Amino acid sequence: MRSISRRKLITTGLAVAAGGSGLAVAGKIAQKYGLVPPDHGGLYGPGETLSYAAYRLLTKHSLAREFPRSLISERPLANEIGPLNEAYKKLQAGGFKDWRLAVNGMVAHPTVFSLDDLKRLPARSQITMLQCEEGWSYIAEWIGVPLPHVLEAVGALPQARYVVYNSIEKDSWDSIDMGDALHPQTLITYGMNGRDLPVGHGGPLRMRLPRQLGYKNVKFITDLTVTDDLKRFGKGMGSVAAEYGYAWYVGI
Ligand SMILES: Nc1nc2c(c(=O)[nH]1)N[C@H]1C(S)=C(S)[C@@H](COP(=O)(O)O)O[C@H]1N2
Ligand SMILES: [Mo]
Repeated sequence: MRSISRRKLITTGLAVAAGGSGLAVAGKIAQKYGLVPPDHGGLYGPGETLSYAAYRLLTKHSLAREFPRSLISERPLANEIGPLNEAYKKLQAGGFKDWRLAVNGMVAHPTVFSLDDLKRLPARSQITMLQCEEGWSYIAEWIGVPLPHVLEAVGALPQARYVVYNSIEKDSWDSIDMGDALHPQTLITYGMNGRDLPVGHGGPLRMRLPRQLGYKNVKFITDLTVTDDLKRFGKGMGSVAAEYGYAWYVGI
């Protein structure tokens, strides 16, 4: 996944940000700012904490690159997905009229949104790159409602630290911290390249966050849970990917 030289660069960056050097300082900074990822005990050990903390300190306010229309990929690659289940097929047969996004957890007003409800919230479109951890990428225009608007609509509580998102696809879920959840480019996406989001790309609803790798962009999302603790989800590592040894935080 990430190359050694890149990691070294990041570590150096963190040491600079910390005004010191070495793992111990970086670790202390990570603790101080609450920048310890939920999978920090995993396969990569302190490296995950280092890169998460470093990226967070260095890219806190940064925007992912947005591209001119002329660079939209002609044939965006829809990555292979497992067979769609019966629940999905039933909703698809009904033109997704009954598709719902339930938002619950640490919110003042738990809410269930239809696609039309979401389309009535302020929309944003952006031309960004989707990058798979395997190396390929494509550029597309994504249309959706910024997650911050959804969180505002439901009244996310100030103690919230993460948003967990689930797919209708079994064992497909992930989570992001509030830094990414409240980022203006994080979209609950329902459109791509001027049309409804195609099934292959996660239609009718997908999490789209251009500041992290492809696998964080979960397709077919059905619910969001706002929480201050990832330990009670799955094996407590913040995502299915992390349970398989992939990093929870994959900033790009
Ligand atoms: N539900 C679901 N979401 C998913 C996946 C998946 O298999 N199922 N694959 C992920 C991976 S590994 C990548 S790289 C991107 C691919 O997005 P694309 O099909 O638009 O290229 O979707 C991500 N979201
Ligand atoms: Mo991927």
